[in-house]
Amino acid sequence: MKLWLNQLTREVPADLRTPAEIARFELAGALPGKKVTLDEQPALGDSWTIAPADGGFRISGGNTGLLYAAYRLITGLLCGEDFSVRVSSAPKYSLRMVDCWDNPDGSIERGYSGRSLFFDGGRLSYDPSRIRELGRLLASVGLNVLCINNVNVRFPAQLLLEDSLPELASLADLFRPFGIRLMVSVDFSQPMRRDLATSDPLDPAVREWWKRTCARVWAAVPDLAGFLVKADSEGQPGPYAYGRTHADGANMLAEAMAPFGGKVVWRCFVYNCKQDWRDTKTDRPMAAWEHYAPLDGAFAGNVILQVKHGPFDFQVREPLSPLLLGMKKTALAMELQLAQEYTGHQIDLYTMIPMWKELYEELPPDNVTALAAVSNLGNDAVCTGHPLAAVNLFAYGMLAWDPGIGARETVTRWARLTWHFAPEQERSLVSLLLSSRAVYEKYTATLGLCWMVNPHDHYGPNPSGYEYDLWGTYHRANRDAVGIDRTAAGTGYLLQYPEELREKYGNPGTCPDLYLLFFHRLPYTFVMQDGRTLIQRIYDDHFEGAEEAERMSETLSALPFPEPEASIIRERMERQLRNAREWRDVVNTFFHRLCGIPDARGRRIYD
Ligand code: GCV
Repeated sequence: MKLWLNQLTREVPADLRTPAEIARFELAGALPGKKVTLDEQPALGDSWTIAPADGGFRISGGNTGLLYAAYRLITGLLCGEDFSVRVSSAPKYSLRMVDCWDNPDGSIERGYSGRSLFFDGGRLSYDPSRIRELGRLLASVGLNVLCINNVNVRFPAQLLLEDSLPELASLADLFRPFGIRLMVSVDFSQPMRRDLATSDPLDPAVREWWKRTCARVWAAVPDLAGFLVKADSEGQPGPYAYGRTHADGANMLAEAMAPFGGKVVWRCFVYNCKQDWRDTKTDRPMAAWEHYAPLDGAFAGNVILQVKHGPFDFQVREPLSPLLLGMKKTALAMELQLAQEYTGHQIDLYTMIPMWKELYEELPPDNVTALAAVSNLGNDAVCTGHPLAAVNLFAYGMLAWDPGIGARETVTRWARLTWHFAPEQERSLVSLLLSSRAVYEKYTATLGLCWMVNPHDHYGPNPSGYEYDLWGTYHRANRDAVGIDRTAAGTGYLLQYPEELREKYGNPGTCPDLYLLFFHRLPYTFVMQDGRTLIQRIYDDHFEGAEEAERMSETLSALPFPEPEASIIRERMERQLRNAREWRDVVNTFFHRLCGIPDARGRRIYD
């Protein structure tokens, strides 16, 4: 569980109660003999200053600011950072959230690192010392809100607001000294579970029910960050059942928790998940905008709309969600996914920060007021399953603090803290990790092709797996062409974007290659900007992706990882290689059988 904090060898004692006490403890343990004075200025909140003083350092900051600065100083010194001059820092976003999709039975939806750290057998159940380790880990990268249960609220998770409230309060007590506030996912129909015949958000009895519930919940957990809500999405209940809008639903909860300072984090993952594949008019990426853009400005001040970074669902390549650009009068959180649902299940290497940096090339940082990420944690001995998947949690914390950080700088920092390699080895690991997303993209679904995965499980190739399904996930490949025209001449999705992006993506002659089949339907003979045909590019990417995975494997095997991590890394790399070969051959064969065009370089495609 220590991951990048393996240099902090002493367990955090159970009797430390505040972030400042933990800061003192960590500094004394990690920098023995260094004089570090702490100057607490509550008004500074999360922000901090570190200045050289009397041969040591003086840290000033708010209560949590002192803790963040302590971790920054400890890790920064190990990374060779210069503290000989005064350094100050403040987070870009005040809510830096981690969303766990943990179920009360201890399973984790889309979890690839073992079982839940919080639940088992239908109730909260955890090892307090592991929770303190987790608190330390999250605080060390500035993460400050943890939603502990799945957005698909499965019974008896509802009891977190009822019978299990005292246990929720005890868990909140454990995280509080690390500056971490809990959040819970709630079931919109919860009033009907015991007391009422409706959960209509405009019904006075329902409104009263939520007010009473919030008063009880915040009395038990006074610093609860709020409720996370998945409503009218993939079978979850919501306001549409009563002909109400999502603003009606969110504002009703917002009013109930306003006296206690809570936030309603309302997810915008709403689409028709019962589409007929024959219907070519409905285009799933358009859904979020259609549901929410008309409500811009209608949400209460303590509502945040949480929007997945792309318009589909955490695919390897999607353009930025147009909602993140268009809703100017609503507080927004961008949702990322650390759990590698579509990106290799924490078996295949997939370092996300290059992808996040691409999102920020189009997203003005002030457009969102918060970041959220679906957790990649579980109770495996290495809590991110794959030891190298920890880089994503680390980098996410750094990004949520400062979206301007560099990808190489961040990955290098993580590598140095975690592995303590010689410079040459560190450089080789960092380069490999930075290239891992591009490699994965090549051998899976290149050029913006999405959804070629095995249905439901989402690991491994299956080009037609979602093609005749209900979920709105089609590439519509036939013998002549592939992709969906999402320009004004097609579904019109592109019209949801500002003019500049319409121009960037609208013309297949100038659209960046990797987005080509997201926005356009093209014949296999279409000539790309580099002179290759579309089908040749598809073949080339798949052959290259699998070859590059082989090279990654060779590079990794030359690096001196310690045990037991070395064995885990080796074993997962072998699975990744099998996966890459499978993807290469299945996708190449799929297209070759359809179009009959041979590979110009004569490589083997199975027919
Ligand atoms: C928690 C996708 C996933 C679901 C997930 C959903 C969501 O559909 O496959 O497992 O449900 O996204 O984000 O709500």
